[in-house]
Amino acid sequence: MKSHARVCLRVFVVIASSSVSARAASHLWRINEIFSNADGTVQFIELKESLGSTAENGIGGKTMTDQMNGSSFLIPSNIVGNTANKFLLFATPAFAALPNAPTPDYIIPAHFFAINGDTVHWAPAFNYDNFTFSSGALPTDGINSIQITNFNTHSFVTGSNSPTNFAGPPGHVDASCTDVDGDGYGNPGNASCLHGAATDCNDNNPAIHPGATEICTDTIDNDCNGLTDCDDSACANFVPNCIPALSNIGVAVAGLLLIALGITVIKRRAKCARD
Ligand SMILES: [Ca+2]
Ligand SMILES: [Ca+2]
Ligand SMILES: [Ca+2]
Repeated sequence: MKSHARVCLRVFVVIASSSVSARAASHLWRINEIFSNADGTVQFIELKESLGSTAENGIGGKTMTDQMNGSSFLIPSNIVGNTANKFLLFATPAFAALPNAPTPDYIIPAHFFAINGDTVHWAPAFNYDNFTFSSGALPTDGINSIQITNFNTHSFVTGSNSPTNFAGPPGHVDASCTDVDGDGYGNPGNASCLHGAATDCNDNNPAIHPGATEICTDTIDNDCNGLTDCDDSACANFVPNCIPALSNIGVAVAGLLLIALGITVIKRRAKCARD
């Protein structure tokens, strides 16, 4: 009986430890896809469970980091559910705000990694995976991404992005709009910008864009129509700064009067000469 109890205890310990081990596992996730737009505000890193394991849930406390920018994101807790061949999506707030973007599993800061070459580490404390790309390797057209084709050799291709979160299915984003100041108008504008094709003539000032109110005294073309202050019809009635325009009319009228007067004088002189 005593011996039977010991056997039972041993079996329990083995089962319990293997269960803990299974719950804690997270070493089969691999960096699968990396994406950035041109200014680094829209970025995502996608992990994939690489060997069909159903229990790679132990990601809590692990970090995603990069080398060049010194970024680090700590996963707060383990993930629940069957992990076999699933994905985990780490993405920036601007990514999450894009139309049709799949909901990121984790929000990472903008400019998380450098676009001109960097190394991204998954769980660096455990050396689970890291992926290095050199300058020029990462597409920044807002459409294409780096997609790892071999987790051992880290060989990759570039192609149309397909961010996938834990729930799936794959999504796709168009981040080709360059809108540095975040006012929704791109430079150049295009269909992926919040306000479409209208181009922002100053993409470093969110107060300046097509449709903005033309301020008549700041020597700036606020509404991007190519006309500044009093030259813009929006300021035609602005008093007093655009009054010079009215003075010009007065000058023109005075000029015409002088010409008329001159003609009259000439005519009189001519008449006097004839007389
Ligand atoms: Ca803009
Ligand atoms: Ca102005
Ligand atoms: Ca203007």
